[in-house]
Amino acid sequence: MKNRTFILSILFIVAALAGWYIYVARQAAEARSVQEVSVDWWGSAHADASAESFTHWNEDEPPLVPVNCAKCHSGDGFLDFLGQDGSAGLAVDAPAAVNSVISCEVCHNEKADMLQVASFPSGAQISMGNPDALCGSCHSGTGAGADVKAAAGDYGDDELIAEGAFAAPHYAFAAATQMGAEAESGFQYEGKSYTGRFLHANGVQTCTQCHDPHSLHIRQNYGDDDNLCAACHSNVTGYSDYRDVTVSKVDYDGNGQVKGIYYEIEGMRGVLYRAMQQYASSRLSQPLLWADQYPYWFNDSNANGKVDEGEAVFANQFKSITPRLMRAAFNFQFSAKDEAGYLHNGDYMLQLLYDSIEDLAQVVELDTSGLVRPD
Ligand code: HEC
Ligand code: HEC
Ligand code: HEC
Ligand code: HEC
Ligand code: HEC
Ligand SMILES: [Ca+2]
Ligand SMILES: [Ca+2]
Ligand SMILES: [Ca+2]
Repeated sequence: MKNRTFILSILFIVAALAGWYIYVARQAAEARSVQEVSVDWWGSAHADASAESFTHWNEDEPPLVPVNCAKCHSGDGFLDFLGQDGSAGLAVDAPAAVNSVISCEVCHNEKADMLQVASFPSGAQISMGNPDALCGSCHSGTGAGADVKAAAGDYGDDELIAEGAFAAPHYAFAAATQMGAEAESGFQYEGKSYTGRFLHANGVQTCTQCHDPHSLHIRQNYGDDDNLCAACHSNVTGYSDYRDVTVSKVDYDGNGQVKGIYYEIEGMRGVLYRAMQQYASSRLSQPLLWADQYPYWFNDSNANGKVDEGEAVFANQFKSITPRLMRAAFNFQFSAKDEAGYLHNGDYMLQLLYDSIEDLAQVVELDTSGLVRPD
């Protein structure tokens, strides 16, 4: 009897040790070394010292990133924003160095570890938690629907705004998309309700659950499953399938086909584009074009609906701006400049586009009967 207890105890200890050993070995394999992490980071956009994002101000005299751009376009600027450089926290106090990338210490420091809240251009302060609040602080965009309201002032919906310029959300504002109505970054029409934060599903809710914070690539694993998306979307085997995912299976853009949400958003944006062109030609007598280069909206000089040589140039930018057109242009740009909007918050994108189309349909002849607004 005593002997048996002894043997059982030994077996128990051996089993416990084996379990502990396996646990430790697994932890070691999962935690990535500084060296591995550094290799990942070096290949990322955050480390790309030659990118426009970090060199745009190099020819200025003196070559410095201005205060209102430095939080996101200079690693040093972000340290100033955090207050990690000894200055006041949550404010950039001085112009910052150019060629200053998002280096290790920009995200790994005392103040960065404490950051919980990200602020958005609408003024919204959202508790995103750590480390997402870091991502959210720079991927929030710089413009919001509220800017359109301010610019439109007392002008009538279809009245030309003197010296008007289109308001725009900026670039890579994934957090603004994901937060939806909470961040109120799109132009939200009165009397309409908008979806808030896209919670997606367990394990794919935060920035860093999907994005590796160093390589910025999409993670491969979901728990023990070696395909992040296939765990739930069985037909997704790789990146090339992401855009084909639809859970709702709704033909939002009314083209007669149920496609991936990415394509439904593209289709809806296409409908909006044609509506804007029709509005510009018929109401403003100034044909309109969009091209993927700053400042994006141009005169269609030969009125053929297409971008021809010499049309998409700065000097030919579109200037006949009314409040109604400005609202539509903001939402168009919002959906075009987060290419991953379909994943970050597809419903919010579709709602904004749909409402802009509906707004234009009040004054131009449009068939909107096939379009569906997600609720
Ligand atoms: C809230 C953060 C934030 C602020 C503030 C900000 N930007 Fe950006 N900006 C970004 C991000 C993120 C990108 C990266 C887009 C990408 O993926 O290339 C970007 C991209 C750019 C680009 C490159 C566009 C391209 O086509 O490659 C320019 C130019 C730019 N910003 C100018 C400015 C200027 C000028 C200011 C200040 C008036 C400013 N930004 C303020 C976040 C910001
Ligand atoms: C954009 C922000 C960002 C930058 C830049 C960054 N990191 Fe990280 N790092 C993170 C986050 C987020 C985590 C995960 C911590 C967590 O989950 O709380 C992390 C985790 C780590 C870990 C733990 C291992 C792991 O994979 O979890 C190491 C080591 C590390 N970082 C080193 C570095 C080094 C070295 C650099 C520069 C070459 C760097 N980091 C740059 C955000 C960043
Ligand atoms: C200090 C500002 C800052 C912080 C913090 C930051 N980013 Fe970025 N991020 C940028 C800028 C600027 C770029 C564009 C860099 C370039 O053009 O090379 C960028 C690029 C990216 C890209 C590539 C975009 C593209 O167009 O290919 C991804 C993805 C990204 N960031 C995700 C994240 C995530 C996830 C976090 C949080 C772990 C994070 N970022 C934190 C400023 C920041
Ligand atoms: C469900 C997974 C998922 C989550 C959560 C997620 N992303 Fe993404 N993100 C992606 C994928 C996938 C892409 C590339 C999609 C494509 O190219 O079709 C992407 C693209 C991006 C880009 C480049 C495109 C752009 O918007 O300019 C940035 C920057 C970015 N994500 C930042 C973030 C930030 C910041 C967060 C947190 C607020 C976040 N992402 C949350 C999956 C995710
Ligand atoms: C844990 C399960 C799970 C994982 C992992 C997951 N998803 Fe999802 N996904 C869902 C659920 C559930 C919905 C529906 C959410 C809703 O409508 O509120 C959804 C919705 C979507 C949608 C919007 C579909 C629509 O009809 O509006 C897209 C696109 C999407 N997922 C793509 C992806 C991609 C790409 C990945 C991998 C990077 C991924 N998902 C990972 C469960 C998951
Ligand atoms: Ca400061
Ligand atoms: Ca369709
Ligand atoms: Ca033309």
